[in-house]
Amino acid sequence: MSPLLPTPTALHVDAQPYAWPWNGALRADNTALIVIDMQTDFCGPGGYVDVMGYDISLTRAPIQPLRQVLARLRALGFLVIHTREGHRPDLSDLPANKRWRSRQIGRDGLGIGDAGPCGRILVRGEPGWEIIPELAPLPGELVIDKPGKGSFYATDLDMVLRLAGIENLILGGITTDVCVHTTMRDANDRGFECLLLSDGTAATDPANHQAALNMITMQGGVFGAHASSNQLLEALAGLSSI
Ligand code: C5J
Repeated sequence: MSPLLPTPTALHVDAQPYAWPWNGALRADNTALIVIDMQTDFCGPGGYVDVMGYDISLTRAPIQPLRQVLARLRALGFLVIHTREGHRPDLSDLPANKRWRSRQIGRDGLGIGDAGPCGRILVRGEPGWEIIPELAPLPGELVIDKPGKGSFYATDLDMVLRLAGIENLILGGITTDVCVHTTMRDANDRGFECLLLSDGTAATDPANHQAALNMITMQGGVFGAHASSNQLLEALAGLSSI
């Protein structure tokens, strides 16, 4: 670097178990936010999680923290990506065992692909599959449709991130122990430096949420790190808006 240019200052989030990202290179041009599966089926009345009999107040808890993080990251020009779990209407991408297991719990034996209060459960184009209005993508923001729990499997997410020069991922959404963790683990194996938002994610069981956070902190941060939305916002205060 030319001696006339200022040295970029390292920027860290006060995360667990280490100050994230590892190299202090937190910038709008190398970091993306991925908001995972904030769909009516996972956090809305009459959606899949509700039909299964879980408490949707748990999966709705990340909405407000995510709204704040989204507003700040959008203003700073960070890449924002949303994901949706869902299947083709003909269910040709729905494994039979996934469908069978989804029918073992909840109201009237309803499972993925069946008609529930918000349309066919986790089927693309149905009302329950839509991202909730509070966290609706802005025009132009990328939306990744995925048939599985992980956001990389059978999608072009990896290609999109690499072409955009992304090195760091901030992960929010639901559920911590299923789609968010699967995505984080896969992203980590692909070399992305991951931060999970502890209050920007939630599980259908609070103990599973806590366990998912604990798992991240093992082995010096085996999958990356976690921090609250406020800890992220405090670090971002060091960046100026575009
Ligand atoms: C689940 C998800 N839990 N988005 N999906 O089936 O975590």
